[in-house]
Amino acid sequence: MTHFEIGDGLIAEENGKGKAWLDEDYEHLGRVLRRRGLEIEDLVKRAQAFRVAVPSWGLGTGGTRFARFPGPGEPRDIFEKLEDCGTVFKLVRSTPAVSLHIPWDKPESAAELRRFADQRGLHFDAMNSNTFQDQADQKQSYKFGSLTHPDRDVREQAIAHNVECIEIGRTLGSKAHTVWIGDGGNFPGQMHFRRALDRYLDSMRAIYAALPDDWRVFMEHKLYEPAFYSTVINDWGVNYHCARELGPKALCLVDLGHHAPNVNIEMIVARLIQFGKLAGFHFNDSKYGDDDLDAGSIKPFQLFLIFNELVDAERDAVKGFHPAYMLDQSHNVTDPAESLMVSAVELLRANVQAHLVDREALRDAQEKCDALMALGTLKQAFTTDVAPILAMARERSGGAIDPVGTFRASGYRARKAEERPARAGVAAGIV
Ligand code: LRH
Ligand code: MN
Repeated sequence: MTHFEIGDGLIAEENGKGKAWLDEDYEHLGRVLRRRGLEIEDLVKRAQAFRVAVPSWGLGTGGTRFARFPGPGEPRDIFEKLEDCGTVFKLVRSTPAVSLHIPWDKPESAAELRRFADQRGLHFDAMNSNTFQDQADQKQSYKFGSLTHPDRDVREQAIAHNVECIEIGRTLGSKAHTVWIGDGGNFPGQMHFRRALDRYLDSMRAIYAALPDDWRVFMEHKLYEPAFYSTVINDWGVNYHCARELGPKALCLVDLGHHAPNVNIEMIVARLIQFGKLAGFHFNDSKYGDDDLDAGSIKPFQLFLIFNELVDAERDAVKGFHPAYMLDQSHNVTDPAESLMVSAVELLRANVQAHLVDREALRDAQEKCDALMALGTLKQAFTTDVAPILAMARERSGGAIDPVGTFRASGYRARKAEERPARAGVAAGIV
């Protein structure tokens, strides 16, 4: 059976419909930015170089504990997920890397999977372990924890799983391993806070020791869920402490949905940058809890302020600053491929806007305690419509001026519905 793919011809045809207007808008924005001493061509080049990894678990429809409503043409295995990743990359041009989750994406042959990805211009970003679910053939249950479980056999099993993820990642060409554990308690007294943290560090030392020299381990903190009273790695403070304890390859990953409401995440980012312990991000957005909504869909100004800290650090050439950018979302009511394309565009929008900030004027206002001018300097950048730069970067990189419009015009999902009759019990998205 042939597998339908969106051809360059269709992309060119669709781009032809919007190119004249894009050139007009681009010309105008170029003049506006030149008045601010900015060269639009430099910004397009920077935009063409921007990269963000997509989560393999984001290619299928996600759900909640109440329900999951899968759509037509869902990917049924890791190869079909990579097909869709290839399509997203073809249209937005900024997502050549895929982050895998083991065992959800455990390949029979890692070499075959690497070839399949390579044929689509894809490579593998950070691996992700899973000690928050029990697998059918598992000896020890993670019901009461994994790396911090009181029972050494459970901890050993969890450590071995993480080491296996690293081994699979080596064959796939990945260079980082992400550890998020849901370990915690639902009731006061259920867990001894200090002993649990000691166990976490012991287990992480064993995982750290299994890292190849050129790898990094990303530790992800989360305020709550699945535990609802205490979570062992609940905030950036304990995460930072552990990263320091473990060594230079251990860094702190910031998932935007893993903080209490109204926490100043951009300041946490600035702290982790200053301490040389920022691993990178799981970008998404949220209104209440860990909602895993599309990046920039709820709090676009917060996303801009986070990129403002990142661009500021980049400009200051802060030592050891190599943040990994990944999306981590659950697409419950949208086409997953469309949400990933739009989210990748929103990250790039925030990044380009952050490069518009007049940093001399900002520093001057900050040093003069001119709060209004400082905020105004940021707002000028945030309120600049950089869409022509984003579209021109895609178009010049062989992508689509209108990714979602081109995706829909191609009939891709309907074609995949024909190619991918649903298989019972197969869920590609997070539930
Ligand atoms: C936990 C998390 C983690 C992943 C999982 C899919 O909430 O953000 O990064 O392992 O989602
Ligand atoms: Mn995450």
